[in-house]
Amino acid sequence: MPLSVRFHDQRPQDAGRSLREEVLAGFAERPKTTPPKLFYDRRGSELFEQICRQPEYYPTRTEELILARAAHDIAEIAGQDASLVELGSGASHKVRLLLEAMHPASYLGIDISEDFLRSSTQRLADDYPWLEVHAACADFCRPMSLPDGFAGEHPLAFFPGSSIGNFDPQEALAFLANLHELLPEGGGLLIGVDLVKDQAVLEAAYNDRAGVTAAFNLNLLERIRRELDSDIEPDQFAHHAFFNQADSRIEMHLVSAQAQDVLIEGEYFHFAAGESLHTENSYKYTAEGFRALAGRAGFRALAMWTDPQALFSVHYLQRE
Ligand code: AVJ
Repeated sequence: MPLSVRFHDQRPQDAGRSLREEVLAGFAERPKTTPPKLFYDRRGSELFEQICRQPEYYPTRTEELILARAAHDIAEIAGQDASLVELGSGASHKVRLLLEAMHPASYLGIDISEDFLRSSTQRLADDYPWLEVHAACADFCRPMSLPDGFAGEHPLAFFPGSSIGNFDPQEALAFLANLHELLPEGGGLLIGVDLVKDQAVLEAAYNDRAGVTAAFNLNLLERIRRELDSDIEPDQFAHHAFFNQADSRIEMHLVSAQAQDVLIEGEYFHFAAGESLHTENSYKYTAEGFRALAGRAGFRALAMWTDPQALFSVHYLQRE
């Protein structure tokens, strides 16, 4: 009989801004902007999983390859009595590579989406009967603590996927400082970070030939139509993704095909022809640049692994 998941509710008191509030506020900005978290409704999450399987989108498969090769070194650095704390869903193949190499006594998954968290941690509990599985529903951008009853004296926090790329460097620093607060001295942070590389390779990853990334971006407008009172027409906008060298980031935009006014929840928003809605930034780091950032948040670089083409990096940092 597999053990059941121990669930800890650490959700923030205030619910956060609704889709309506985020969209009305973001469309009123100059330039118009929306936060990338709005991509991930059910359809958006499915499209993201499809992106991860596109031939041009190297990050997912490359990080998996790096982790598969480094898993035993990672387990050795983490030590015999380490526990694993995953920031994110627990749904990925990546965490299984670590669980199998480390064989920790306990695992804690932290995610803001309760349903997703419950189902993915239950699958881990079913598949690894030797593992004590905890789930904490929390926003890991806010102050956090390890839940009572979680035997995590030597925790290794795992933040895969270059999810840190959605933060600007200032926010990334604040996020790392927040993890510094969560972890005890000597605790570990294993983090996947996408690397700066040839512009054509970067841009192809966000402009896949099958059009999945375009559909993912445009789904934001579909979502506004579905969930809000709006006449916005997705086919009046085009997906545009490019590398902004000065800021070392991929930018995704939705560009208005012509001058138009769109109605959202009783408010009109004007788009000039060619005007864009900025929907995502995905920052790319050099290995040294990322180490310097982590150092400013109180983390020491212990090890780093990359692939033969240096497309992606996985850093093992120690909380000082
Ligand atoms: C989930 C933020 C890591 O930036 O590559 C993929 C999201 N957007 N294709 C990334 C994304 C378009 C992804 N992250």
